Amino acid sequence: VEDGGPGTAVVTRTRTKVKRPSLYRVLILNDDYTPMEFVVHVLEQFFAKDREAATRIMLHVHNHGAGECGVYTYEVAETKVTQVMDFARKHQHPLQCVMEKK
Ligand code: TYC
Repeated sequence: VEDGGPGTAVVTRTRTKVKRPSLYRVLILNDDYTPMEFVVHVLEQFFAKDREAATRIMLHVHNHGAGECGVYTYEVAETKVTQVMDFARKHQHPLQCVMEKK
Protein backbone atom coordinates (compact mmCIF):
# COMPACT_ATOMS: atom_id res chain seq x y z
CA VAL A 1 0.00 0.00 0.00
CA GLU A 2 1.49 3.38 -1.06
CA ASP A 3 0.53 6.70 0.39
CA GLY A 4 -0.78 8.98 -2.39
CA GLY A 5 -1.52 11.93 -0.10
CA PRO A 6 -4.29 12.66 2.41
CA GLY A 7 -7.18 10.23 2.14
CA THR A 8 -5.76 8.19 -0.76
CA ALA A 9 -4.08 4.85 -1.16
CA VAL A 10 -2.81 2.94 -4.18
CA VAL A 11 -2.95 -0.83 -4.01
CA THR A 12 -0.90 -2.71 -6.59
CA ARG A 13 -1.52 -6.44 -6.98
CA THR A 14 1.09 -8.66 -8.58
CA ARG A 15 -0.30 -10.80 -11.40
CA THR A 16 -0.73 -14.50 -10.62
CA LYS A 17 -1.94 -15.33 -14.13
CA VAL A 18 0.36 -17.56 -16.19
CA LYS A 19 0.71 -17.76 -19.97
CA ARG A 20 1.60 -20.96 -21.77
CA PRO A 21 4.14 -20.37 -24.57
CA SER A 22 2.90 -20.42 -28.16
CA LEU A 23 3.86 -23.59 -30.03
CA TYR A 24 5.35 -23.89 -33.48
CA ARG A 25 5.32 -26.81 -35.88
CA VAL A 26 8.59 -27.52 -37.71
CA LEU A 27 8.06 -28.91 -41.21
CA ILE A 28 10.33 -30.23 -43.93
CA LEU A 29 9.38 -29.79 -47.56
CA ASN A 30 9.76 -32.19 -50.46
CA ASP A 31 12.09 -31.53 -53.39
CA ASP A 32 13.31 -33.63 -56.32
CA TYR A 33 17.00 -33.77 -55.39
CA THR A 34 17.68 -34.35 -51.69
CA PRO A 35 18.47 -38.06 -51.17
CA MET A 36 15.97 -39.99 -49.05
CA GLU A 37 18.80 -41.24 -46.82
CA PHE A 38 19.88 -37.68 -46.10
CA VAL A 39 16.37 -36.73 -44.97
CA VAL A 40 16.18 -39.79 -42.71
CA HIS A 41 19.54 -38.80 -41.22
CA VAL A 42 18.29 -35.24 -40.57
CA LEU A 43 15.18 -36.56 -38.80
CA GLU A 44 17.30 -38.87 -36.63
CA GLN A 45 19.97 -36.29 -35.77
CA PHE A 46 17.97 -33.09 -35.28
CA PHE A 47 14.54 -34.38 -34.30
CA ALA A 48 15.48 -37.46 -32.23
CA LYS A 49 13.43 -39.87 -34.35
CA ASP A 50 14.31 -43.56 -34.50
CA ARG A 51 14.95 -45.02 -37.95
CA GLU A 52 11.38 -46.30 -38.35
CA ALA A 53 9.74 -42.96 -37.44
CA ALA A 54 12.28 -41.02 -39.54
CA THR A 55 11.59 -43.23 -42.57
CA ARG A 56 7.82 -42.88 -42.14
CA ILE A 57 8.04 -39.06 -41.96
CA MET A 58 10.44 -38.88 -44.93
CA LEU A 59 8.10 -41.02 -47.08
CA HIS A 60 5.11 -38.89 -46.00
CA VAL A 61 6.97 -35.76 -47.14
CA HIS A 62 8.05 -37.46 -50.37
CA ASN A 63 4.42 -38.44 -51.14
CA HIS A 64 2.52 -35.40 -49.80
CA GLY A 65 4.92 -32.48 -50.18
CA ALA A 66 5.48 -31.56 -46.52
CA GLY A 67 5.49 -33.15 -43.09
CA GLU A 68 5.79 -32.41 -39.39
CA CYS A 69 9.12 -33.07 -37.67
CA GLY A 70 8.06 -31.83 -34.24
CA VAL A 71 6.35 -29.10 -32.20
CA TYR A 72 8.41 -26.69 -30.10
CA THR A 73 8.45 -23.29 -28.47
CA TYR A 74 9.58 -20.40 -30.71
CA GLU A 75 13.30 -20.37 -29.93
CA VAL A 76 13.70 -24.15 -30.10
CA ALA A 77 11.79 -24.30 -33.40
CA GLU A 78 13.93 -21.48 -34.82
CA THR A 79 17.11 -23.32 -33.78
CA LYS A 80 15.95 -26.57 -35.45
CA VAL A 81 15.19 -24.73 -38.71
CA THR A 82 18.60 -23.04 -38.69
CA GLN A 83 20.43 -26.29 -37.90
CA VAL A 84 18.68 -28.20 -40.70
CA MET A 85 19.11 -25.41 -43.26
CA ASP A 86 22.83 -25.04 -42.40
CA PHE A 87 23.36 -28.82 -42.56
CA ALA A 88 21.54 -29.14 -45.93
CA ARG A 89 23.50 -26.20 -47.38
CA LYS A 90 26.79 -27.68 -46.14
CA HIS A 91 25.98 -30.88 -48.05
CA GLN A 92 24.67 -28.95 -51.07
CA HIS A 93 21.13 -30.32 -50.86
CA PRO A 94 18.11 -28.08 -51.52
CA LEU A 95 16.15 -29.44 -48.53
CA GLN A 96 13.89 -26.77 -47.01
CA CYS A 97 12.79 -26.60 -43.38
CA VAL A 98 10.20 -24.12 -42.10
CA MET A 99 8.22 -23.33 -38.95
CA GLU A 100 4.59 -22.27 -38.56
CA LYS A 101 2.53 -21.19 -35.57
CA LYS A 102 0.11 -23.91 -34.45
N1 TYC B 1 11.84 -36.47 -53.12
C1 TYC B 1 13.18 -36.84 -52.72
C2 TYC B 1 13.71 -37.92 -53.66
O1 TYC B 1 12.94 -38.54 -54.37
C3 TYC B 1 13.25 -37.33 -51.27
C4 TYC B 1 12.87 -36.29 -50.28
C5 TYC B 1 12.04 -36.62 -49.22
C6 TYC B 1 13.39 -35.00 -50.35
C7 TYC B 1 11.70 -35.67 -48.25
C8 TYC B 1 13.06 -34.03 -49.41
O2 TYC B 1 11.92 -33.45 -47.39
C9 TYC B 1 12.22 -34.37 -48.35
N2 TYC B 1 15.01 -38.16 -53.62
